[in-house]
Amino acid sequence: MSITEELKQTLIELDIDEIAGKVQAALDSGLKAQEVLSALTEGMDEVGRLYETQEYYLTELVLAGETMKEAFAILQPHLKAGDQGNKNKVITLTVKGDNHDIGKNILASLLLSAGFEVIDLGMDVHEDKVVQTVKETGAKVIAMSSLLTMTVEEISTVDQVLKKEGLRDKVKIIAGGAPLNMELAKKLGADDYADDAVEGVRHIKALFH
Ligand code: B12
Repeated sequence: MSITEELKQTLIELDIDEIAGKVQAALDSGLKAQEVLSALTEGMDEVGRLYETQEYYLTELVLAGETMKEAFAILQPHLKAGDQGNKNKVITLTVKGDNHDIGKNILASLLLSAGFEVIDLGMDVHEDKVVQTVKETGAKVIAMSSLLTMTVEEISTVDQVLKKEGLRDKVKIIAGGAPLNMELAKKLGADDYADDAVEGVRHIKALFH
């Protein structure tokens, strides 16, 4: 098996204990960071496909996100600016009052592997922090997660504050999380919604076009 095929398989098999060593070995053997990233991204695409066909479930998706994170920790210092293809910036966060970040983290790692620059603000994030980050980074997409019915209104709060600051037409909002659907997300001021992180990456790519 070639090194790139082995990397891809390690990710598909969710072998979190092996991945860092395999990435390091691939780099040591002279493979370019971009080639390693492509192999990992192909693995992640396959994981996404297995999830869509229900051969993999959320547990596997979570583990894939964690495995990718391990790989990325080794790979990131080797990636030069521009290496990641597109450097489109996306802000990821979980809304104020909500401490669920597993889904948001999966989305963030899928975005990273798809070549986006991810500015992750973490969870329980105040709307002012979102606005400040839009100003500082010029990010074009905000990806917001809300898992609690109680906190979905926060999406609307962010939308309102961005409007007040005259920034709303400079940035697109995509929301996700179990209590939401496209209709509710739009009612709360988001431009888009996606059911899961795999779909989310697809939608975010489209938002940049
Ligand atoms: C793990 C968990 C916790 C953990 C969170 C740990 C962490 N670091 O995230 C802990 C223990 C902290 C927790 C706490 C609480 N929880 Co909780 N929790 C869960 C649980 C079991 C799993 C959530 C999860 O991680 N799923 C796995 C991830 C991968 O899925 P996901 O988050 O849905 O994300 C996917 C999609 O939604 C989408 N997605 C998510 N975000 C985004 C964003 C964008 C932009 C896009 C495009 C897509 C996207 O992509 C992801 C992957 O494909 C759920 C039940 C459930 N089955 O969902 C309850 C659940 C969410 N919790 C619930 C509750 C009530 C609470 C508490 C209030 C409990 C309490 N009384 O204290 C607290 C709230 C704390 C707080 N302030 O946030 C309720 C919410 C009910 C509601 N509708 O409001 C749920 C639904 C359980 C239930 N059935 O009652 N919880």
